[in-house]
Amino acid sequence: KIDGQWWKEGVVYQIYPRSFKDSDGDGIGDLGGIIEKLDYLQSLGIDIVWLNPIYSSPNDDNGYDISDYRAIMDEFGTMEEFDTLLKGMHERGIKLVMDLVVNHSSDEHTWFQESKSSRDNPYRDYYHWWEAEKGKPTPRYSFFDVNNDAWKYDSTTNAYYLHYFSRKQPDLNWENPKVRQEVYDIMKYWLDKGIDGFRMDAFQYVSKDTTFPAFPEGYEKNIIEYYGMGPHLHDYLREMNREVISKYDIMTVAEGAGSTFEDAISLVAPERKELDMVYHFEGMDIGNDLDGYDLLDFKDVYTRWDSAMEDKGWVSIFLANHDVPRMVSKFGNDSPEFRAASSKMLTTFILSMRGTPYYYYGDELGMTNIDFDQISDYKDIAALNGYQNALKEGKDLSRYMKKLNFLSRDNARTPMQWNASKNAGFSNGEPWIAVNPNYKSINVENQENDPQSCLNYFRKMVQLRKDHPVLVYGDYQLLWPKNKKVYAYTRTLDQEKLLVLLNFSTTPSQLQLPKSIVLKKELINNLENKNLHQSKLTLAPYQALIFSIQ
Ligand code: TEU
Repeated sequence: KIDGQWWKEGVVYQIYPRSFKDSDGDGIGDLGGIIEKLDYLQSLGIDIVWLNPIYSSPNDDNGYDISDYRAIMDEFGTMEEFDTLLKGMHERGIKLVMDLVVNHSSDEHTWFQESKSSRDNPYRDYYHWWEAEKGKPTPRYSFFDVNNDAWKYDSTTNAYYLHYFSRKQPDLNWENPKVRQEVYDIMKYWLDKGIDGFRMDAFQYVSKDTTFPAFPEGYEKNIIEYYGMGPHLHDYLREMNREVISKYDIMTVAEGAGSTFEDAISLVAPERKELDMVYHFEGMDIGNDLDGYDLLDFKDVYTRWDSAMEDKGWVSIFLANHDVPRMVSKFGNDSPEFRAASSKMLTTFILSMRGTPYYYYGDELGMTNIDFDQISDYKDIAALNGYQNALKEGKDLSRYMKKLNFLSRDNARTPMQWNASKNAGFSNGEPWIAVNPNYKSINVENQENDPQSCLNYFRKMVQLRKDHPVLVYGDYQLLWPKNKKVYAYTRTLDQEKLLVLLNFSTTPSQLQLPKSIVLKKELINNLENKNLHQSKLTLAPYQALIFSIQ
């Protein structure tokens, strides 16, 4: 089972460059800032950095609207700095994975400028156009548009263009072979620089039925079913694999995984030669209600995915990214009493499951959601347009604001908390988004000096995964499936067997171990001085333990 693939064994650390470290005082994180923190990255023990988009962009969606795929965003720095960064990472044994955002470009990309200029422009078919004389286009849902209308009328040529995301993110027409060649060239450009892979943004949506058939009423509630896994997706992936991916030693991650296990497997089954691993959203669909979530649902998702993928494909394991709330606020408990313990408990989970762990910047400190209450506090287009929409439709605004407070993507985009000085040591200027006021106590500097900190626990847990290949490759077996407070499982590889115990609750939980489990050694414990007894164990609130067992 051990196949030595680096992208299975590595720990991924995700950096949202806008918010990591500002080196030039303009309030926006940049490449120079990441370069300053290279030694910090190395000190974490992580193996791979996934960097959100750094390409030229008018920033309608913070870099997910790209106007030049071969240039660096002005605010982020220069290509020379990029080269320095990549070299600095490689020197420290860290690989770099970049975002590939090619379901859409920016409307400010020259391709689109050309495309919209006339109906017979050579770039016309780089995008999806619907000529107005055919009447209104078949409805399509936009994730970000104020009206959720994915067709935007453009008078220049009396036609509508398609945009699944914002109107400044027109969808590229993958059915056009020229578009695909452009993408392959872009990929080669970065791979030849030496980067180590791509996270393929919204990739499941690229192939479209260009007859644009009508979808049934309410289809947008199951959007992935209708938008995902389009008619030629696999053809394009195989072509891409043949022309680009197979020529490099890289990792490729599909963001989104269709709507069934069969879809997911079809994207990453090794013999199909398409992509390496899926990044499915099912874990993120839990806990979006304001009144918490049921641990049984949580266990169920991860257990079903593990058994579905078992020998057939590889998954990403994560509890946060730049599109969702902070993990400790959503899945743990961010009250002062339990924040650190629950954050370490979740860290234990991410790093002890089968699949490649993706860890989001700041989570190593137990950074929390920020408590925004005014719509003017928000920066994210999804929040701002959603608010306009709620206003227009006469929705309950106070409920909308509550949901935003909890779920907004901006929660996870606040500046990294480096120290207790002004702006958390993120920037000398005015940060582009508010710093979480809790930075005075929650920051890297404080935690460096505390052996019990979340930060040092993360390092320990990363090391534990390195020392025990069973945590990467071992079989996963759920224990006590009906226990509503404790998530427990074993990992087994040949002779080595580990037991993972995670108390997801605010109260102590007693466990009666079956006779077949004999504890050998405690490998990690997120709380100090808790007495443990063989066979009858009491887990303290949010306690996490890993034992080697017989
Ligand atoms: O997000 C894509 C994404 O989240 C959708 O594919 C998802 O299916 C949809 O929102 C339903 O939940 C990526 C980036 O992560 C995000 O930051 C960008 O805004 C987006 O693509 C557009 O590029």
